[in-house]
Amino acid sequence: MYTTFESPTQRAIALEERYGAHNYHPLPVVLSRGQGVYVWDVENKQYLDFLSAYSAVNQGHCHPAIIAALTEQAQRLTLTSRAFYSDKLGECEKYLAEYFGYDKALMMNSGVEGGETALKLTRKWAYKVKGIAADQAKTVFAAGNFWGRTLAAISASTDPDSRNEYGPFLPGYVIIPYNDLAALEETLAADPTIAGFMVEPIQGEAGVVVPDEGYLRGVRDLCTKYNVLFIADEVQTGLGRTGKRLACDHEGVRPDILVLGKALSGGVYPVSCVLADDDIMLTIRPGEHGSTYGGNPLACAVTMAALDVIRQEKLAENAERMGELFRRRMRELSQKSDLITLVRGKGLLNAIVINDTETSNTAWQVCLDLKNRGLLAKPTHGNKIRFAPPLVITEAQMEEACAMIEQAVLSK
Ligand code: IF1
Repeated sequence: MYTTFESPTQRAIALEERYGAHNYHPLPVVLSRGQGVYVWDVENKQYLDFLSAYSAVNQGHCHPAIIAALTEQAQRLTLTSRAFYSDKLGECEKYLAEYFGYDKALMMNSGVEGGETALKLTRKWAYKVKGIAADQAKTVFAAGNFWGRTLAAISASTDPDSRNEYGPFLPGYVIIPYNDLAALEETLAADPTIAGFMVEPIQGEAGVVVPDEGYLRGVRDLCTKYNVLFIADEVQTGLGRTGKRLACDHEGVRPDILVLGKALSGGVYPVSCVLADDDIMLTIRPGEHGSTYGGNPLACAVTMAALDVIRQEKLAENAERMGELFRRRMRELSQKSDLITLVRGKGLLNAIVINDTETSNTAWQVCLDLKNRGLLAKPTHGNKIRFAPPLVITEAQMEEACAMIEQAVLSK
């Protein structure tokens, strides 16, 4: 049982330890409130959130316009299933199709369901349009990819933590190096049964790996040349995060299938979607794919409000400016401390690489120190710390955050 003198923090952690699966290793902070770039713990201590729930809270915590849309719709109609039409789905599909420039949208719930939907569309297209022999279609992925935790997603993973002891895996996958156009061309030219190449414009979980300028343009051209679908997983990089509407917009490329999630709903409700033109989207016929909650009225109301916020508050533009400031301050810091070996990112998706082995926990120690100073960030893959605040961050808040990071790094 629990003793009475425990703090609220200790109690919350103990409850999760006792009654919850141990599938995460959270930073020892218990959050209870969020607004904009700030979150507060159960002891009412304030933090700058520099993770944004892995880029799901681009609009800031509990954005009033999104919460208003949620609460208004929640009192009207939340779920009909797709057995019936609703007055919100078509409006939302139109909004998405016009905002991103595709014929149609297919709405799901989690980001990985978006990836699975893209993979299923690619296979349908392979057999019904490209004419690949039944059950022979292959999809190419880049080493270091992360697109979720389902068996289809981890079948593509090269990260032992994501895939070990979960076999057997899905067949029909080809893995090539990331940011390597020669490897992509060689693979596509050699195998006519390849139907798609799914890739993140910037690899988030791998530690914010930014490919060379021109990589996405090269992917686009090679997929066109070899009649292979270019599937962009923008679940983490999309929706203003990298300083543009989509990360693909930095190179002006248009994927054949676009996967969105996370900030599509501003951290308020799980929503993902896949966008494609009719020749791809209509390969799935009625009854061939779906989800109980996919495209529900509540999700649609929240999504339209969340996308309005991104445009009306010019969050991509702010991310561009604040990201430049952040990387400049971090590069200056790296000149003063040999703890930082690299600063990389685009917009407000950034990471610093800590100068230690993948096993030692210096990055973790820096994050614990940052927590004590009032900033929340988390290491990814051992020695990289991802910094991804909500895109609503102001210059003053960014300056405050950089000062905390500088103090934490210089104190090591
Ligand atoms: C966790 C990070 C991990 C994603 C991309 C699809 C999905 C994700 C590019 C799936 C999800 C989340 C999952 C979460 C932590 C976080 C994450 F990269 F963002 F940091 F794990 F790698 N495509 N990323 O990043 O979306 O099904 O989760 O809605 O699983 O621990 P989801």
